[in-house]
Amino acid sequence: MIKSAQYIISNPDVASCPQSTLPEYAFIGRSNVGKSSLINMLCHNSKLAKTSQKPGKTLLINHFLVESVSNQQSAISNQKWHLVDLPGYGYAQAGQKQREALKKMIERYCLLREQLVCLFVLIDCRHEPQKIDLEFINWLGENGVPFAIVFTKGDKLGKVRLKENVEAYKTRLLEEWEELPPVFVTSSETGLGGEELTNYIEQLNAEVKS
Ligand SMILES: Nc1nc2c(ncn2[C@@H]2O[C@H](COP(=O)(O)OP(=O)(O)OP(=O)(O)O)[C@@H](O)[C@H]2O)c(=O)[nH]1
Ligand SMILES: [Mg+2]
Repeated sequence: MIKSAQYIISNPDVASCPQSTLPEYAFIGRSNVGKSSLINMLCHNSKLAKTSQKPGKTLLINHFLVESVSNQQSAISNQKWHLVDLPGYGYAQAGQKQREALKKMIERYCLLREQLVCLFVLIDCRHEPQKIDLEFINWLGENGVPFAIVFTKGDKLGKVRLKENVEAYKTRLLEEWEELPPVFVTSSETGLGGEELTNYIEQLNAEVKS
């Protein structure tokens, strides 16, 4: 359970990110997929990360410090960790130069941030599998970056359609992957999947510690 969350700092490059050894979890995905909104949903604070109806809102690496109480295997403990809001990839309106700078920022963060325990790749549940996401996921695999998939905006589809789309995505991934990464289905509007995601992070926190 998340007790508190606070904004720490924004950086244009991984080299200037906090030198702390706290376990870190970052959110990535296309512009407008709902990264910042999901961070706010998990932290129960709609003003924590800046969101916008227009893509291209988050343009830096944003660190948030989270304090939580976890109950893993009947042991209650307080945990501190970082949540990171990243810029989106494939921001169409950006110029070539800015797009490349953002790509480099994201890639350097993914490859060089040693504290990164899991990268959550966000996918809009309404769309069919998109090349840009599949390529990014493959790139993560090739580079050994640990990741999980999070479907967003679950409130925008009916239950049946939501399940169909998620299953279709899994089938698509299994064309290239032998096994599936962890998969979560969320909505920042309704809170769907928030508990599962927080529990997963707590579980990873416990594994990192031991
Ligand atoms: N209905 C619904 N809308 C959502 C959900 N999550 C995000 N949105 C909306 O989608 C838009 C984009 O959300 P953001 O959280 O700013 O998206 P982002 O991925 O951080 O975007 P960038 O920072 O531009 O890369 C906003 O208008 C949000 O209100 C959701 O779960 N349900
Ligand atoms: Mg954002």
